Amino acid sequence: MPGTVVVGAQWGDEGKGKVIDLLAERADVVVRFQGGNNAGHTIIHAGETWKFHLIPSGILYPGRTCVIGNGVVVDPAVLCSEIDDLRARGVDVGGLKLSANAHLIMPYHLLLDMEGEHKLGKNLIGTTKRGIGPAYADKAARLGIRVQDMLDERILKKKIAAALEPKRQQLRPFSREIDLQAMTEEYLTYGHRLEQHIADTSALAWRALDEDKHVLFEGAQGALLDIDHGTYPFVTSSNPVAGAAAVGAGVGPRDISEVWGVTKAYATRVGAGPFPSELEDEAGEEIRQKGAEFGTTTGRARRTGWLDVVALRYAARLNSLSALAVTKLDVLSGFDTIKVCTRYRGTKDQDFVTDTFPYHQSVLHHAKGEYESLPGWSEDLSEIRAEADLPQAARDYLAYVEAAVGVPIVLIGVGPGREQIIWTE
Ligand code: 2SA
Ligand code: GDP
Ligand code: MG
Repeated sequence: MPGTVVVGAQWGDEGKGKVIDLLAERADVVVRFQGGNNAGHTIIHAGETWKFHLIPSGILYPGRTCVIGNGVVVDPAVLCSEIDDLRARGVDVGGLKLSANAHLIMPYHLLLDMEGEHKLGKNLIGTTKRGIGPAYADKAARLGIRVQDMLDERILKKKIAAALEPKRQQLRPFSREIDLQAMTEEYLTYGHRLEQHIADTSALAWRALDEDKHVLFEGAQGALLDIDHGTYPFVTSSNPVAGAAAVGAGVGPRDISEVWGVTKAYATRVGAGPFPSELEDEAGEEIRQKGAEFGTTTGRARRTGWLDVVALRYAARLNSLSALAVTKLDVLSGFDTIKVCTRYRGTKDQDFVTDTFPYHQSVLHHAKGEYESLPGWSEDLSEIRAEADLPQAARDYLAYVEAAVGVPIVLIGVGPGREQIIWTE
Protein backbone atom coordinates (compact mmCIF):
# COMPACT_ATOMS: atom_id res chain seq x y z
CA MET A 1 0.00 0.00 0.00
CA PRO A 2 1.63 3.28 -1.07
CA GLY A 3 1.34 6.81 0.33
CA THR A 4 -1.50 7.98 2.59
CA VAL A 5 -1.68 11.54 3.86
CA VAL A 6 -3.55 12.42 7.06
CA VAL A 7 -4.43 16.11 7.46
CA GLY A 8 -6.54 18.32 9.65
CA ALA A 9 -9.73 19.46 7.89
CA GLN A 10 -10.48 22.33 10.31
CA TRP A 11 -8.30 24.63 12.47
CA GLY A 12 -6.14 21.89 13.97
CA ASP A 13 -6.56 19.60 17.01
CA GLU A 14 -9.03 17.38 15.18
CA GLY A 15 -7.47 14.25 16.68
CA LYS A 16 -4.92 13.61 13.92
CA GLY A 17 -2.48 12.10 16.43
CA LYS A 18 -4.94 9.39 17.38
CA VAL A 19 -5.84 8.61 13.75
CA ILE A 20 -2.16 8.43 12.78
CA ASP A 21 -1.45 6.20 15.75
CA LEU A 22 -4.17 3.83 14.49
CA LEU A 23 -2.96 3.83 10.89
CA ALA A 24 0.72 3.60 11.87
CA GLU A 25 0.17 0.05 13.01
CA ARG A 26 -0.01 -0.96 9.35
CA ALA A 27 2.55 1.54 8.01
CA ASP A 28 6.28 1.08 7.48
CA VAL A 29 7.28 4.73 7.56
CA VAL A 30 5.60 7.79 9.13
CA VAL A 31 6.72 11.25 7.95
CA ARG A 32 5.93 14.65 9.49
CA PHE A 33 6.01 17.14 6.60
CA GLN A 34 5.35 20.67 7.97
CA GLY A 35 5.00 22.78 11.10
CA GLY A 36 7.12 22.35 14.17
CA ASN A 37 6.62 22.09 17.89
CA ASN A 38 3.62 24.41 17.66
CA ALA A 39 1.79 21.13 16.99
CA GLY A 40 0.49 19.05 19.86
CA HIS A 41 -0.82 15.54 19.32
CA THR A 42 -2.24 13.68 22.29
CA ILE A 43 -2.33 9.90 22.04
CA ILE A 44 -3.58 7.33 24.48
CA HIS A 45 -1.69 4.17 23.60
CA ALA A 46 -1.73 0.99 25.69
CA GLY A 47 -3.46 2.95 28.47
CA GLU A 48 -0.71 5.59 28.68
CA THR A 49 -1.02 9.23 27.61
CA TRP A 50 1.61 10.68 25.28
CA LYS A 51 1.96 14.19 23.94
CA PHE A 52 4.04 14.68 20.80
CA HIS A 53 5.12 17.99 19.36
CA LEU A 54 7.79 17.02 16.84
CA ILE A 55 8.29 13.29 16.78
CA PRO A 56 5.82 11.49 14.48
CA SER A 57 3.02 9.72 16.29
CA GLY A 58 4.13 6.31 14.90
CA ILE A 59 7.15 6.13 17.25
CA LEU A 60 5.24 3.95 19.74
CA TYR A 61 5.41 0.97 17.36
CA PRO A 62 8.73 -0.85 17.64
CA GLY A 63 10.68 -0.93 14.40
CA ARG A 64 8.70 1.84 12.73
CA THR A 65 10.75 4.37 10.78
CA CYS A 66 9.63 7.84 11.89
CA VAL A 67 10.80 10.78 9.84
CA ILE A 68 10.94 14.49 10.55
CA GLY A 69 10.88 15.74 6.97
CA ASN A 70 12.58 18.68 5.28
CA GLY A 71 9.38 20.75 5.49
CA VAL A 72 9.40 20.79 9.31
CA VAL A 73 11.04 23.55 11.38
CA VAL A 74 12.93 21.90 14.22
CA ASP A 75 13.74 23.27 17.65
CA PRO A 76 16.60 20.92 18.54
CA ALA A 77 16.24 21.56 22.28
CA VAL A 78 12.62 20.36 22.11
CA LEU A 79 13.55 17.40 19.93
CA CYS A 80 16.30 16.31 22.33
CA SER A 81 13.94 16.54 25.28
CA GLU A 82 11.23 14.53 23.44
CA ILE A 83 13.84 11.85 22.70
CA ASP A 84 14.92 11.84 26.36
CA ASP A 85 11.31 11.53 27.56
CA LEU A 86 10.58 8.65 25.21
CA ARG A 87 13.76 6.83 26.24
CA ALA A 88 12.95 7.37 29.91
CA ARG A 89 9.57 5.70 29.31
CA GLY A 90 11.22 2.74 27.59
CA VAL A 91 10.49 3.61 23.94
CA ASP A 92 13.15 2.70 21.37
CA VAL A 93 13.88 5.79 19.24
CA GLY A 94 16.34 4.03 16.91
CA GLY A 95 13.89 4.41 14.01
CA LEU A 96 13.80 8.21 14.25
CA LYS A 97 15.24 9.99 11.20
CA LEU A 98 15.75 13.73 10.88
CA SER A 99 16.08 15.42 7.50
CA ALA A 100 19.44 17.10 7.02
CA ASN A 101 17.57 19.79 5.08
CA ALA A 102 15.01 20.69 7.74
CA HIS A 103 15.36 24.23 9.05
CA LEU A 104 16.16 24.99 12.67
CA ILE A 105 14.33 27.18 15.13
CA MET A 106 16.98 29.40 16.70
CA PRO A 107 16.78 31.27 20.04
CA TYR A 108 16.27 34.57 18.19
CA HIS A 109 13.22 33.11 16.41
CA LEU A 110 11.57 32.58 19.79
CA LEU A 111 12.36 36.17 20.81
CA LEU A 112 11.05 37.55 17.51
CA ASP A 113 7.83 35.52 17.78
CA MET A 114 7.17 36.94 21.24
CA GLU A 115 8.15 40.44 20.22
CA GLY A 116 6.02 40.25 17.04
CA GLU A 117 2.92 39.27 18.97
CA HIS A 118 3.58 41.97 21.55
CA LYS A 119 3.79 44.64 18.84
CA LEU A 120 0.55 43.56 17.20
CA GLY A 121 -1.30 44.51 20.40
CA LYS A 122 -4.99 43.80 20.05
CA ASN A 123 -4.46 42.51 16.49
CA LEU A 124 -2.33 39.66 17.72
CA ILE A 125 -2.51 36.34 15.93
CA GLY A 126 -2.31 34.22 19.05
CA THR A 127 0.70 32.19 17.94
CA THR A 128 2.07 29.41 20.10
CA LYS A 129 5.23 31.56 20.56
CA ARG A 130 7.46 28.68 19.53
CA GLY A 131 9.35 30.70 16.88
CA ILE A 132 7.56 29.02 13.95
CA GLY A 133 6.79 32.13 11.87
CA PRO A 134 10.25 33.73 12.18
CA ALA A 135 11.95 30.39 11.33
CA TYR A 136 9.89 29.97 8.14
CA ALA A 137 10.51 33.65 7.32
CA ASP A 138 14.28 33.05 7.48
CA LYS A 139 13.89 29.94 5.33
CA ALA A 140 12.13 32.00 2.63
CA ALA A 141 14.68 34.80 3.00
CA ARG A 142 17.47 32.21 2.53
CA LEU A 143 18.86 33.05 5.93
CA GLY A 144 17.84 29.79 7.55
CA ILE A 145 20.11 27.46 9.48
CA ARG A 146 19.54 23.83 8.58
CA VAL A 147 20.02 20.59 10.47
CA GLN A 148 23.12 19.75 8.42
CA ASP A 149 24.73 23.06 9.49
CA MET A 150 24.91 21.84 13.11
CA LEU A 151 27.61 19.38 12.05
CA ASP A 152 30.19 22.01 10.99
CA GLU A 153 31.32 24.66 13.47
CA ARG A 154 32.73 27.07 10.90
CA ILE A 155 29.67 27.01 8.65
CA LEU A 156 27.29 27.17 11.61
CA LYS A 157 28.91 30.26 13.11
CA LYS A 158 29.07 32.03 9.74
CA LYS A 159 25.43 31.33 8.98
CA ILE A 160 24.21 32.41 12.41
CA ALA A 161 26.16 35.67 12.08
CA ALA A 162 24.63 36.26 8.62
CA ALA A 163 21.12 35.53 9.91
CA LEU A 164 21.54 37.91 12.86
CA GLU A 165 22.85 40.81 10.78
CA PRO A 166 19.51 42.07 9.31
CA LYS A 167 17.77 41.55 12.68
CA ARG A 168 20.12 43.75 14.71
CA GLN A 169 17.64 46.55 15.17
CA GLN A 170 14.76 44.26 16.17
CA LEU A 171 16.92 42.24 18.54
CA ARG A 172 18.53 45.25 20.25
CA PRO A 173 16.39 44.89 23.42
CA PHE A 174 17.67 41.32 23.77
CA SER A 175 21.35 41.98 23.03
CA ARG A 176 22.40 40.49 26.36
CA GLU A 177 20.63 37.22 25.52
CA ILE A 178 22.24 36.85 22.10
CA ASP A 179 25.77 35.52 22.19
CA LEU A 180 27.03 34.19 18.87
CA GLN A 181 29.72 31.97 20.38
CA ALA A 182 27.42 30.47 23.04
CA MET A 183 24.67 29.84 20.48
CA THR A 184 27.12 28.17 18.10
CA GLU A 185 28.37 25.89 20.87
CA GLU A 186 24.84 25.04 22.02
CA TYR A 187 23.76 24.06 18.49
CA LEU A 188 26.96 22.07 17.89
CA THR A 189 26.09 20.06 20.98
CA TYR A 190 22.59 19.38 19.60
CA GLY A 191 24.18 18.40 16.29
CA HIS A 192 26.42 15.94 18.06
CA ARG A 193 23.46 14.45 19.96
CA LEU A 194 21.21 14.20 16.92
CA GLU A 195 23.86 13.08 14.39
CA GLN A 196 22.86 9.41 14.56
CA HIS A 197 19.33 10.38 13.42
CA ILE A 198 20.28 12.78 10.60
CA ALA A 199 19.62 11.32 7.14
CA ASP A 200 18.65 11.92 3.53
CA THR A 201 14.99 11.39 4.37
CA SER A 202 13.69 12.21 0.88
CA ALA A 203 15.67 9.25 -0.50
CA LEU A 204 14.50 7.12 2.42
CA ALA A 205 10.80 7.87 1.74
CA TRP A 206 11.25 7.35 -1.99
CA ARG A 207 12.97 3.98 -1.44
CA ALA A 208 10.16 2.79 0.84
CA LEU A 209 7.53 3.81 -1.73
CA ASP A 210 9.54 2.20 -4.53
CA GLU A 211 9.53 -1.06 -2.55
CA ASP A 212 5.74 -0.77 -2.25
CA LYS A 213 5.92 -0.11 1.45
CA HIS A 214 3.23 1.92 3.16
CA VAL A 215 4.27 5.50 3.92
CA LEU A 216 2.04 7.63 6.11
CA PHE A 217 2.39 11.42 5.83
CA GLU A 218 1.45 13.12 9.08
CA GLY A 219 0.01 16.63 8.90
CA ALA A 220 -0.05 19.16 11.73
CA GLN A 221 -2.52 22.05 12.30
CA GLY A 222 -5.32 22.16 9.68
CA ALA A 223 -6.46 23.43 6.28
CA LEU A 224 -7.93 26.67 7.61
CA LEU A 225 -4.59 27.57 9.19
CA ASP A 226 -2.80 27.12 5.84
CA ILE A 227 -0.65 30.13 4.94
CA ASP A 228 -2.00 30.20 1.36
CA HIS A 229 -5.55 28.92 1.76
CA GLY A 230 -6.45 29.60 5.39
CA THR A 231 -7.84 32.66 7.13
CA TYR A 232 -4.73 34.78 6.41
CA PRO A 233 -3.12 36.48 8.32
CA PHE A 234 -4.57 34.41 11.19
CA VAL A 235 -2.75 31.28 10.05
CA THR A 236 0.38 29.33 10.74
CA SER A 237 3.46 29.87 8.55
CA SER A 238 3.39 26.58 6.65
CA ASN A 239 1.04 24.60 4.40
CA PRO A 240 -0.89 21.98 6.40
CA VAL A 241 -2.78 20.88 3.26
CA ALA A 242 -2.11 17.52 1.59
CA GLY A 243 -0.28 18.99 -1.40
CA ALA A 244 2.51 20.03 0.96
CA ALA A 245 3.13 16.43 1.99
CA ALA A 246 5.03 15.80 -1.24
CA VAL A 247 7.17 18.94 -0.88
CA GLY A 248 7.76 18.57 2.86
CA ALA A 249 8.76 14.92 2.60
CA GLY A 250 10.63 15.14 -0.70
CA VAL A 251 8.51 12.81 -2.84
CA GLY A 252 6.33 13.41 -5.91
CA PRO A 253 2.55 13.93 -5.98
CA ARG A 254 2.05 10.60 -7.77
CA ASP A 255 3.40 8.83 -4.68
CA ILE A 256 0.28 9.85 -2.75
CA SER A 257 -2.76 7.70 -3.30
CA GLU A 258 -5.07 8.48 -0.39
CA VAL A 259 -5.83 11.60 1.60
CA TRP A 260 -7.66 11.34 4.89
CA GLY A 261 -9.12 14.45 6.45
CA VAL A 262 -9.77 14.48 10.18
CA THR A 263 -12.58 16.59 11.61
CA LYS A 264 -14.22 16.79 14.98
CA ALA A 265 -18.00 16.38 15.14
CA TYR A 266 -18.02 20.10 16.04
CA ALA A 267 -15.51 22.91 15.49
CA THR A 268 -12.70 24.48 17.52
CA ARG A 269 -10.05 27.08 16.94
CA VAL A 270 -7.19 28.26 19.16
CA GLY A 271 -5.76 31.70 18.54
CA ALA A 272 -7.38 34.70 16.86
CA GLY A 273 -9.14 34.98 13.50
CA PRO A 274 -12.47 34.37 11.80
CA PHE A 275 -14.61 31.51 13.08
CA PRO A 276 -18.12 31.90 11.56
CA SER A 277 -19.76 29.08 13.56
CA GLU A 278 -18.28 30.11 16.93
CA LEU A 279 -20.48 29.68 20.01
CA GLU A 280 -19.92 32.26 22.70
CA ASP A 281 -22.64 30.95 24.98
CA GLU A 282 -23.36 28.09 27.38
CA ALA A 283 -23.43 25.51 24.59
CA GLY A 284 -19.91 26.57 23.60
CA GLU A 285 -18.73 26.25 27.20
CA GLU A 286 -20.37 22.83 27.50
CA ILE A 287 -18.51 21.61 24.40
CA ARG A 288 -15.23 23.04 25.76
CA GLN A 289 -15.63 21.28 29.11
CA LYS A 290 -16.94 17.96 27.77
CA GLY A 291 -14.39 17.88 24.95
CA ALA A 292 -11.50 19.07 27.22
CA GLU A 293 -10.75 21.73 24.62
CA PHE A 294 -7.50 23.18 25.90
CA GLY A 295 -4.29 23.50 23.82
CA THR A 296 -1.93 20.53 23.95
CA THR A 297 1.12 22.78 23.59
CA THR A 298 0.10 25.98 25.38
CA GLY A 299 -2.87 24.94 27.54
CA ARG A 300 -4.95 27.80 26.07
CA ALA A 301 -8.74 27.41 26.09
CA ARG A 302 -9.89 26.58 22.58
CA ARG A 303 -12.77 28.50 21.03
CA THR A 304 -15.68 26.18 20.22
CA GLY A 305 -18.56 26.10 17.75
CA TRP A 306 -20.93 23.95 15.73
CA LEU A 307 -19.63 21.92 12.81
CA ASP A 308 -19.13 24.13 9.76
CA VAL A 309 -19.74 22.25 6.51
CA VAL A 310 -18.97 25.33 4.40
CA ALA A 311 -15.42 25.23 5.75
CA LEU A 312 -15.29 21.42 5.59
CA ARG A 313 -16.29 21.35 1.91
CA TYR A 314 -13.51 23.87 1.28
CA ALA A 315 -11.02 21.63 3.12
CA ALA A 316 -12.24 18.62 1.13
CA ARG A 317 -11.57 20.47 -2.12
CA LEU A 318 -8.17 21.89 -1.12
CA ASN A 319 -6.92 18.50 0.04
CA SER A 320 -8.75 16.30 -2.50
CA LEU A 321 -9.93 14.25 0.46
CA SER A 322 -10.69 10.61 -0.25
CA ALA A 323 -11.91 9.81 3.27
CA LEU A 324 -13.11 11.57 6.39
CA ALA A 325 -12.48 10.57 10.01
CA VAL A 326 -14.97 12.18 12.40
CA THR A 327 -13.67 12.33 15.98
CA LYS A 328 -15.29 13.29 19.30
CA LEU A 329 -18.84 12.31 18.37
CA ASP A 330 -19.20 11.26 22.03
CA VAL A 331 -18.83 14.90 23.12
CA LEU A 332 -22.15 15.82 21.46
CA SER A 333 -24.20 13.39 23.61
CA GLY A 334 -26.71 15.28 25.75
CA PHE A 335 -27.61 18.14 23.40
CA ASP A 336 -31.36 18.22 22.55
CA THR A 337 -30.56 19.84 19.24
CA ILE A 338 -27.33 19.80 17.26
CA LYS A 339 -26.72 22.53 14.73
CA VAL A 340 -24.70 22.41 11.53
CA CYS A 341 -23.46 25.59 9.86
CA THR A 342 -24.51 25.34 6.20
CA ARG A 343 -24.26 28.96 5.01
CA TYR A 344 -22.62 32.24 5.91
CA ARG A 345 -24.52 35.52 6.04
CA GLY A 346 -22.81 38.93 6.02
CA THR A 347 -22.98 41.20 9.05
CA LYS A 348 -22.72 45.00 9.35
CA ASP A 349 -22.44 46.60 5.91
CA GLN A 350 -21.75 43.30 4.14
CA ASP A 351 -24.90 41.89 2.56
CA PHE A 352 -24.39 38.35 1.28
CA VAL A 353 -25.42 34.73 1.78
CA THR A 354 -23.03 32.04 0.59
CA ASP A 355 -22.44 28.33 0.95
CA THR A 356 -18.93 28.66 -0.52
CA PHE A 357 -15.94 29.60 1.65
CA PRO A 358 -15.16 33.27 0.88
CA TYR A 359 -11.74 34.03 -0.57
CA HIS A 360 -11.86 37.71 0.38
CA GLN A 361 -10.67 38.67 3.86
CA SER A 362 -13.23 41.45 4.43
CA VAL A 363 -16.07 39.13 3.43
CA LEU A 364 -14.85 36.32 5.66
CA HIS A 365 -14.37 38.64 8.64
CA HIS A 366 -18.06 39.57 8.47
CA ALA A 367 -19.39 36.06 7.88
CA LYS A 368 -21.74 34.65 10.50
CA GLY A 369 -22.99 31.07 10.40
CA GLU A 370 -26.54 30.05 9.47
CA TYR A 371 -27.67 26.65 10.67
CA GLU A 372 -29.71 23.54 10.08
CA SER A 373 -30.97 21.96 13.32
CA LEU A 374 -30.83 18.22 13.78
CA PRO A 375 -32.17 16.16 16.69
CA GLY A 376 -29.60 15.26 19.33
CA TRP A 377 -29.24 12.11 21.43
CA SER A 378 -28.68 11.47 25.10
CA GLU A 379 -26.95 8.08 25.08
CA ASP A 380 -23.29 7.70 26.10
CA LEU A 381 -21.39 6.57 22.97
CA SER A 382 -18.06 5.73 24.56
CA GLU A 383 -18.57 1.95 24.65
CA ILE A 384 -20.11 1.62 21.18
CA ARG A 385 -17.94 -0.15 18.59
CA ALA A 386 -20.35 -0.70 15.66
CA GLU A 387 -22.10 1.91 13.55
CA ALA A 388 -25.38 -0.01 13.77
CA ASP A 389 -25.33 0.37 17.58
CA LEU A 390 -25.20 4.17 17.47
CA PRO A 391 -28.45 5.98 18.34
CA GLN A 392 -30.49 6.74 15.20
CA ALA A 393 -30.03 10.50 15.72
CA ALA A 394 -26.23 10.08 15.76
CA ARG A 395 -26.36 8.02 12.57
CA ASP A 396 -28.58 10.64 10.94
CA TYR A 397 -26.14 13.36 11.97
CA LEU A 398 -23.20 11.52 10.38
CA ALA A 399 -25.22 10.79 7.22
CA TYR A 400 -26.09 14.49 6.98
CA VAL A 401 -22.43 15.53 7.33
CA GLU A 402 -21.25 12.92 4.83
CA ALA A 403 -23.76 14.08 2.21
CA ALA A 404 -23.05 17.78 2.87
CA VAL A 405 -19.27 17.38 2.56
CA GLY A 406 -19.34 14.77 -0.19
CA VAL A 407 -16.59 12.58 1.30
CA PRO A 408 -17.16 9.11 2.80
CA ILE A 409 -16.79 8.83 6.57
CA VAL A 410 -14.52 5.84 7.27
CA LEU A 411 -13.83 6.25 10.97
CA ILE A 412 -15.78 7.62 13.94
CA GLY A 413 -14.23 8.54 17.28
CA VAL A 414 -16.25 7.94 20.44
CA GLY A 415 -13.58 8.64 23.08
CA PRO A 416 -9.90 9.48 23.43
CA GLY A 417 -8.77 5.86 23.88
CA ARG A 418 -7.18 3.94 21.05
CA GLU A 419 -9.98 1.38 21.02
CA GLN A 420 -12.75 3.99 21.19
CA ILE A 421 -13.42 4.01 17.46
CA ILE A 422 -15.94 2.71 14.99
CA TRP A 423 -14.86 1.65 11.49
CA THR A 424 -17.74 2.19 9.08
CA GLU A 425 -18.73 -0.56 6.65
P1 2SA B 1 2.09 29.53 15.12
O1 2SA B 1 2.61 29.27 16.51
O2 2SA B 1 2.84 30.61 14.41
O3 2SA B 1 1.93 28.29 14.29
O4 2SA B 1 0.59 30.13 15.36
C1 2SA B 1 -0.17 30.63 14.26
C2 2SA B 1 -1.61 30.17 14.33
O5 2SA B 1 -1.66 28.73 14.21
C3 2SA B 1 -2.35 28.18 15.31
N1 2SA B 1 -1.79 26.89 15.71
C4 2SA B 1 -2.51 25.89 16.19
N2 2SA B 1 -3.85 25.71 16.24
C5 2SA B 1 -4.28 24.59 16.85
N3 2SA B 1 -3.45 23.67 17.45
C6 2SA B 1 -2.11 23.84 17.42
N4 2SA B 1 -1.31 23.11 18.20
C7 2SA B 1 -1.50 23.15 19.69
C8 2SA B 1 -2.48 22.09 20.14
C9 2SA B 1 -1.94 24.57 20.08
C10 2SA B 1 -1.83 24.93 21.56
O6 2SA B 1 -2.33 20.97 19.70
O7 2SA B 1 -3.40 22.35 20.94
O8 2SA B 1 -1.43 24.18 22.41
O9 2SA B 1 -2.18 26.11 21.85
C11 2SA B 1 -1.59 24.94 16.71
N5 2SA B 1 -0.34 25.37 16.44
C12 2SA B 1 -0.48 26.56 15.82
C13 2SA B 1 -2.15 29.21 16.44
O10 2SA B 1 -3.10 29.07 17.48
C14 2SA B 1 -2.28 30.51 15.68
O11 2SA B 1 -3.64 30.79 15.44
P1 GDP C 1 -4.25 16.78 16.93
O1 GDP C 1 -3.41 18.01 17.09
O2 GDP C 1 -5.11 16.84 15.70
O3 GDP C 1 -3.46 15.51 16.99
O4 GDP C 1 -5.28 16.77 18.15
P2 GDP C 1 -4.96 17.06 19.69
O5 GDP C 1 -4.26 15.88 20.26
O6 GDP C 1 -4.35 18.39 19.86
O7 GDP C 1 -6.44 17.18 20.29
C1 GDP C 1 -7.39 16.16 20.18
C2 GDP C 1 -7.80 15.73 21.58
O8 GDP C 1 -8.98 14.95 21.49
C3 GDP C 1 -6.80 14.84 22.28
O9 GDP C 1 -6.82 15.16 23.66
C4 GDP C 1 -7.31 13.42 22.05
O10 GDP C 1 -6.95 12.52 23.09
C5 GDP C 1 -8.78 13.65 22.06
N1 GDP C 1 -9.57 12.75 21.20
C6 GDP C 1 -9.25 12.22 19.98
N2 GDP C 1 -10.29 11.52 19.48
C7 GDP C 1 -11.30 11.62 20.38
C8 GDP C 1 -12.66 11.14 20.43
O11 GDP C 1 -13.15 10.49 19.51
N3 GDP C 1 -13.39 11.47 21.54
C9 GDP C 1 -12.88 12.20 22.58
N4 GDP C 1 -13.67 12.48 23.63
N5 GDP C 1 -11.62 12.67 22.57
C10 GDP C 1 -10.84 12.39 21.48
MG1 MG D 1 -3.11 19.52 18.46
